[in-house]
Amino acid sequence: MALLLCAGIAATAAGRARAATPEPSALAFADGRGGVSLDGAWHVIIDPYDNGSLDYRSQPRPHGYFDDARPRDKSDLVEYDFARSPTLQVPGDWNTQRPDLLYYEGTIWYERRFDAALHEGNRAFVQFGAAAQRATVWLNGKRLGDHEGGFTPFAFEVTGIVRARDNSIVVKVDNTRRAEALPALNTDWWNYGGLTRGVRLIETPRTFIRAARVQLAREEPPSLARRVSSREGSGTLPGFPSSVDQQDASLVRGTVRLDGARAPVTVTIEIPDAHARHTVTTDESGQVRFAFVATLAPWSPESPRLYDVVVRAGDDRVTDRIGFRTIRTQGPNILLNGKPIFLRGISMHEEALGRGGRATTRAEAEALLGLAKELGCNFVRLAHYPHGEEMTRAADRLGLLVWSEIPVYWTIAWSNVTTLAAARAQLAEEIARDGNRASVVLWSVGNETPVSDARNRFLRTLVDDVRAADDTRLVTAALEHHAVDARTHLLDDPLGASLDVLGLNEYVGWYDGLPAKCDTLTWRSAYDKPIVVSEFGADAKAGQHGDALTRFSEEYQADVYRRQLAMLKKIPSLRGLSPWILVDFRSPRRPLPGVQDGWNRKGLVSNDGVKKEAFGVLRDAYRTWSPLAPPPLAPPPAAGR
Ligand code: GCB
Repeated sequence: MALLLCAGIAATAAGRARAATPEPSALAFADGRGGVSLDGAWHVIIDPYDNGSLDYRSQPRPHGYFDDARPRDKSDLVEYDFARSPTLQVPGDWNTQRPDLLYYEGTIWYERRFDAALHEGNRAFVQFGAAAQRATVWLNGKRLGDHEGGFTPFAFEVTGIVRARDNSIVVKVDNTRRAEALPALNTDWWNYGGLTRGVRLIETPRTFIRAARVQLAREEPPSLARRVSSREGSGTLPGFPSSVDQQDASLVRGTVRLDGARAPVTVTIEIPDAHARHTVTTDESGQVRFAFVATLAPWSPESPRLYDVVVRAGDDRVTDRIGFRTIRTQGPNILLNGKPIFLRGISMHEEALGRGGRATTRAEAEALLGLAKELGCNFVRLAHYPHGEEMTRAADRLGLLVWSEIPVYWTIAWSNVTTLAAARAQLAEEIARDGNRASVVLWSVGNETPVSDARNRFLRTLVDDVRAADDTRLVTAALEHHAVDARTHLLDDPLGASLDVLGLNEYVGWYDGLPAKCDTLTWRSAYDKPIVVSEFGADAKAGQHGDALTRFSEEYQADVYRRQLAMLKKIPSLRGLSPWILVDFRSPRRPLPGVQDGWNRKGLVSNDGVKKEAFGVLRDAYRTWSPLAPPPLAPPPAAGR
């Protein structure tokens, strides 16, 4: 009875969560669809006073830059002209494209013209990979809407608004920091503004596949066939062996959501290389859940096998490259495909190696993740906001497990309902975008947030949202700790009770004492759960040398790594590390002349690619890593995390 009651309450909370957060507007599978790339040079007007949308009384102007007007005759007064304005490249942050924009925080108007030869009867959407931090979009003078949050994709339907020739698209992008936004006023990274990811006009049939999630179910064989309920469709599995109780039989589960369907539609999900095809029918609203059994080689860092997955519905067909794996925890263990794994990781920002600024291309993502591979990692923490899709797709290909997070960072407006709504929207958009990425195993809901009732409520709502949206991954947060006495630190953040994996940030040897403090410190945890030390580190300027007690020298940083690693190995429930950080990154909080010069120097690699001594220390440790043997495994509970 008690159990039933709990389940009921959980379902209600999750139900509330779903009801309150609108479905993400971005279309899945955007890249594989027809349409027009709007990447390239856009005209820009820099507008620190919001003159393009407000008049001299700060009231909205009926005619602003969004009209993209040109004088009708020689007497007409138009005080702007996009066509004669300078350009910026999209995708790209504005800060690193022009020296005078490095510190700019405010509004920049983007404009470009384009033609669009669409097929008769099709629908059209304009989709943005990201606009930092908020955007308002107009097409041919019509306001399409707004988007808040600088790291996740969004779209607007433009069917009937877009025309064959000379469309004008105008985007007002504003990166002003705000106390109620996410992130809020204070971060230790650069506030890059602009259309930082690609923009596309996408063409779809009338009824199209808006989203499809195809993942391995959390349950594992044996007897999984019996768990496929009749409601989840009928499987046709040519070539599939009659007995499914064998090791490589896997239960694939998922959902498909159509847009534009007014009656049930037949949907086919196919994994050609696994000879699996499954047919289901949507309900009236165009949604369907499905489950079927297939023989799939599991995705893992050692063998990052990806399959083409084809989904068809009516006239629409989409393809994705998907890996299949399970991840769950049992006591202090993290189990990947049912086997205990230690996460040999590194944290990283999304900054392009060599030039700084937002990394935007596949090559830039691969360069960063390539360094992580060189370090011997099987895991990366993508701090402190959702990185671009190129990054998680590259992680899928390279076999790197991913911790993905939203910028609920340090101090934010915990009691503000708009802030909570913004966090939930960013989380929903992040999960919708990367729900098919095998690499992503951890959703993090916050970083170093100060414990209070309001904060606990806020973050628990996000944890509930994750669980309602995605039961194929784990939930974590980077937590703080406190000293019990001079030799003992304790992790007992009350949020820990709601998480699957405890992220722990600690800076013993840098902000917290000198490196030798590591030698005498013992860590305790209030929870029987896996700990991933999500940050530790020390600043070092590449090429700066001194003894191991000289701040900012490579030797000091290397010493912190050596002592930290020796200390952390003694934590019985340690199941992973992601030290801070792979590469030096820009931060306005780091002014020390001649050393920092506006860069956080905790990178193992300098921004121009020079490896520091600590890179070798961590690489050598990962080569020979042998944490304490994990406790023997009891048989897994059916639905245990
Ligand atoms: C932290 C933050 C990270 C900072 C880092 C530092 O705890 O989570 O964003 O950059 O410390 O270098 O101080």
